Amino acid sequence: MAAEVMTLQEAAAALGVHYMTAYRYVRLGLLPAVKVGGSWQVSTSDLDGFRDGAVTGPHPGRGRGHRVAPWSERLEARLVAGDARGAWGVVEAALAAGTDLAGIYLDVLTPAMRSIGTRWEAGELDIAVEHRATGIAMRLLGRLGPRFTGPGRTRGTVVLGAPEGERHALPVAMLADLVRQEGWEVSDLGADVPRASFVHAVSLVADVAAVGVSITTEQALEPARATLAALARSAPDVLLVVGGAAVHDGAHAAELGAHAVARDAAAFVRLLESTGEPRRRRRTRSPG
Ligand code: B12
Repeated sequence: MAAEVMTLQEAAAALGVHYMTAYRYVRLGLLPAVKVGGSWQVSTSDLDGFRDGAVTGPHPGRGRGHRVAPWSERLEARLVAGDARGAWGVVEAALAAGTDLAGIYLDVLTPAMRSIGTRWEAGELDIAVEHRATGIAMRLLGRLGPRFTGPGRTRGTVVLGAPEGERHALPVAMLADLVRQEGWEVSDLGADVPRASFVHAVSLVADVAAVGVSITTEQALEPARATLAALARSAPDVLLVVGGAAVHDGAHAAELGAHAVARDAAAFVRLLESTGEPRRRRRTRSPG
């Protein structure tokens, strides 16, 4: 049975994007299309595949049945190649295909970064390639971040950061946008925050609902413990939450001096909601 086809104009309309945007997807190899008598044609199955992020079907120059990688693999390839424009093209295409903002972070960028880390560990990728990929990832966040706006009035402020020695800033930045999307104001201190500065930054926030400490590496566990102890002394009424790859479970969180652990932004937001409105700060003690 012959596949149903449509013009690229029709495909663009179906995706809700401008013709030139759809044309760019074709040029980037993201949307399979064939040129028939001077105009591009797209099969409905390829359009559906594009929406799903994985296409099986005819692809120019590659024969039938070629499987185009899902969004995360396509993004990973662009990140590894150091191709910032192409990486943004993949993000734009995934958005146009129906992936939401949180999906871009959690289902597209996160697996791409994890795979890059695994490939670096296996000696397949040089550390410079990983650094370059991370730089591009940070710029993608810079473009996407402002789109993560929450509904209505802010529900309070969450302070996020990673302790001294912990250089993994990308998890904190992603978490910040995901929490902001749920209607919380976020003060993102980033990575490698000296203990006294962490405490001081929290003391400046009048409507602090919680502090999230992100720990990715084992070596940051002790600095995290010291930071949490200082926060508990200076802001005893504030909820302290830990998360990140180096935190095992609730018992580990408690042992580090936190009130709770949250695995991801969704769990963190549930925790914030269950503790109610942020308590207005009555007083703060000096950093220690
Ligand atoms: C990019 C990267 C770096 C960059 C970071 C730059 C930056 N600006 O962030 C640089 C080059 C600095 C780096 C350095 C190192 N890295 Co590195 N890095 C990575 C890599 C490839 C990606 C990290 C990332 O962004 N992941 C994606 C994020 C979004 O996922 P995530 O961590 O799960 O975060 C989510 C959740 O955990 C949660 N979350 C996180 N924190 C919190 C906190 C709270 C409160 C809550 C609620 C939730 C929450 O929300 C996040 C968003 O969804 C990882 C690979 C990997 N598997 O992640 C290795 C990885 C983390 N690095 C690793 C290592 C070994 C190192 C180095 C020790 C290497 C070295 N020999 O120098 C150093 C350590 C530096 C230091 N002192 O911190 C290992 C860690 C292994 C381990 N178990 O300890 C990994 C896993 C790579 C690997 N496969 O071996 N790294």
